[in-house]
Amino acid sequence: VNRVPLLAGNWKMNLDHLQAIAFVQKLAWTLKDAGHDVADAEVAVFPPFTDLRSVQTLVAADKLPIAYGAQDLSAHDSGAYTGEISGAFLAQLDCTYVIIGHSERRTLHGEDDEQVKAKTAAAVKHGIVPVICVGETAEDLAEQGPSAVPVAQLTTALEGLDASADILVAYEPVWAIGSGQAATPDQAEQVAAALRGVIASVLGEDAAARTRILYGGSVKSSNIAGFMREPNVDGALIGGASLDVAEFSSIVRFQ
Ligand code: G2H
Repeated sequence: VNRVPLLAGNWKMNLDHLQAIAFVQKLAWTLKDAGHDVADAEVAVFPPFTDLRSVQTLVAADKLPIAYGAQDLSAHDSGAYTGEISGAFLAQLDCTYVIIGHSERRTLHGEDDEQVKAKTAAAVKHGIVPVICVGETAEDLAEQGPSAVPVAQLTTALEGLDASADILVAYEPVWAIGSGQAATPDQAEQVAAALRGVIASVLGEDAAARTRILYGGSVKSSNIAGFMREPNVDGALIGGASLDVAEFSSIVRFQ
């Protein structure tokens, strides 16, 4: 199975409306100048909700080869959920992807595995590909080793999904996020292989073979190639280093 690499920029709460437009235009020009072919590596950005309409308009108007998605969604379709955004709304913004269960949502907003499961189901229901984030803290790593927590998180998230569901998984060790201390390619590969095993046992071998697994946590242009050489790592979710067009473009052009 040919899994096209995905390089995905998680902007977090950065880049306002005007900055988002300028960023996406400049990214498109930079990749075009470099002769980038999205068949070699797909590019996606995850702006704040308030930037999504601008990005949608720009990408559609200029047919830019840049995919985009949201950083979260509600498990509900509509109703009395002040401040929440549903998958139905994101579908109207033509979002291809949505990040679910990022460690910052889990830590700062108390999201648990059951909520991640409900949000994953909501994304799939609305035709948006969930990027399911899993990862262990430094404490988990010391107590349980590298794979136990991510494996348990993913097992719950996948419960009840149809085997044909289109999903993505991001392995982001919490100790590597925004710390400058990335995992080694070996460490990422070991956990990614275990996560592929989870997909195989819950959704079957076909799903395991086609699902892309990303590594995230202090990825930059100087370390991306090492991760991409690993057989079970199919791309990266990039935070800080995705906010600079030149740096993000170098990451996309890792080969
Ligand atoms: C992990 C990652 C992006 P950074 O949160 O999801 O951020 O690359 O800044 O560690």
